[in-house]
Amino acid sequence: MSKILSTPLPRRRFVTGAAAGAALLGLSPGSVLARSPQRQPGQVPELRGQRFDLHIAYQSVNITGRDALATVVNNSLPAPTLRWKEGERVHLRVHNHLAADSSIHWHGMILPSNMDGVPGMSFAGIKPGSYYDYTFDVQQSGTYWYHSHSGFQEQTGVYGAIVIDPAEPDPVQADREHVVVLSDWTDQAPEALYARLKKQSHYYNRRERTVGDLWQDLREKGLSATWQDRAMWNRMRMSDSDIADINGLAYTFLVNGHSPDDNWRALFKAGETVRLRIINAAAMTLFDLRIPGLEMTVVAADGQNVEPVTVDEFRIAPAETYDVLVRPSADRAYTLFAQSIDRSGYACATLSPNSEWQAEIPAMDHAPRLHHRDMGMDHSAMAMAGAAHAGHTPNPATPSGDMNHGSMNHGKMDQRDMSRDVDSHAGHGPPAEMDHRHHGMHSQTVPPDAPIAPAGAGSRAVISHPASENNPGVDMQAQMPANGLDDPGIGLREHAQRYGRRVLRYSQLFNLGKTLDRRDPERELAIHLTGNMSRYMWSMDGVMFDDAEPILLRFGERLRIVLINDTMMTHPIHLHGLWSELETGEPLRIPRKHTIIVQPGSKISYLVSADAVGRWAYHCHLSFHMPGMFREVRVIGGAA
Ligand SMILES: [Cu+2]
Repeated sequence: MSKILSTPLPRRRFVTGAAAGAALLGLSPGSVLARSPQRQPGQVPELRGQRFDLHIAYQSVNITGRDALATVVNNSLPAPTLRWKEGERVHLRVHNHLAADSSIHWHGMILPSNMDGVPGMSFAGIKPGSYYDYTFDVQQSGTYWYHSHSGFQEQTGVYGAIVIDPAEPDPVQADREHVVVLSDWTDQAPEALYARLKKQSHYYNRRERTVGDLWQDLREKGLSATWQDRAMWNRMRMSDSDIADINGLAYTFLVNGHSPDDNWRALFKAGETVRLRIINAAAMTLFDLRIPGLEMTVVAADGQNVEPVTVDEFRIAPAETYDVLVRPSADRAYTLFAQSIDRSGYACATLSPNSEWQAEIPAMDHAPRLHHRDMGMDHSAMAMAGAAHAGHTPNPATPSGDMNHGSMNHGKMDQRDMSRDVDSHAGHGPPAEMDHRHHGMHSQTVPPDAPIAPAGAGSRAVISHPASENNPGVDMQAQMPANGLDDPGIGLREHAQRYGRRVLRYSQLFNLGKTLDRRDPERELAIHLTGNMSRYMWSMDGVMFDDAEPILLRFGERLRIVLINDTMMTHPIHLHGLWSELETGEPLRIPRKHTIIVQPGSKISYLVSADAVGRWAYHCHLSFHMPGMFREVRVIGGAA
């Protein structure tokens, strides 16, 4: 054991993260290239078989140029890639050498509740100096990952890939494959970052509006619109540049444990089909990933095969995985480029036929701004009510001395319109975000006692806000949530026009196979993702985890969960133990995911078959949202 505790990681795997810093300072990518050392970053170790010993221990690492303390598995950051085979039983003995309780959660795995690895829910956790035996049958194939579910240990290094080879021949054929684990690293203790956000939620946002912006707004929008816009943001004590709670100021973004300076390499031969298994193991960072010069064919989402869809870029939230095929025909290097959602930094790697070659590192895209759409404001309703900001309701219960409710005009709302389930209305975004393809896609008005919509296309129920939201922990409510299914997300909506890139949308995901459970949902469960941005509080339905009752599901039932995002942040929501079957429109081709992005001010729905008895965690996968935005889902009534 002491050997594991004391062996330092090879220095070459951890070099300075200055490239990310250069990006932040707006230096040209060329300066990054020039400083790139001629070293070949190593591969993450891979463990195969059915029996595994994993040792969680402290490790001194140097990722940014300074020594820092990481928590790692078997001396490796990321943790070793575990290679399993569908249909086999795996035995994992996880040893905890830390001074605090630890755990491993097998993310996306369908397994018995007591093997799921969530302390206080699945089991008691692993005490310092002890171990826990995980044993379960592998009932699925594809790309998954594992991570600690204790404290912020995941953020300091306890995460790794799981690759499961299918029992049957793989429908996805490739000549070679690479596992790509994205993550965000900080030298500071995550607890310190969290404490800072609690005190000052805008701390990491350095893109607040400036005087220069003001003049530009005045030129572009005129005095009246500019004044209204600014007044609105000020009243809400929010900023339209609040895209990521923590960003490149604090984080260095990694690929397989390597900083942009290190530039991890993966090899291919020209003409090969290469499968990339991409995992976002970041604590807080959504990435937009592309490989300039190569199109990517998405063949699996969250480990499950989907009908192939070819794109130039996709957004991947913490905990999501995508498998893509690329076919580099030229004998040249390519850069795998994953910029953070707020464009404050990036992770990158090189795909190349020659380990000495590198490709240009592209400039980052423009930084996105939040728009009305992200507050759940429906543009048509605004026009009808003749009110500037009719769709958005600051929570009346939120004490805010300077907030002027009268001027928000939400009282003038046309009630008929309020009760209508307004669809995405993607065509009504602000000019820069315009997308004309989905004009006129309104769903029908549904009376409150209407039958539940059949499986496939989503809920038609009226959105109403639970009384539990009326408390100071909730600072806004989306009255007209947009449809989050066809929305590529903030900063990506205008990509086709601006950059000529095709960006993946959830609405393009369809199961490669047939939907297994063809039943229509018997009931619907609407859950609001809520928070108070300035107090950095996160909750569901206005209730934080500590004060919440479990969500009860009846064993065997089929239900629809509708998530409504009443905040302006993007939340990746993860349900343990059960599939989240995203309703993308085809009842027989419903894709199965374990983590679903819910866009700001939007709603999205998925079906769940309660086919596993036990206590399951259900939460936002952003580490610092998780303490509050968390529920226990308890499946009761069946045989354990
Ligand atoms: Cu969240």
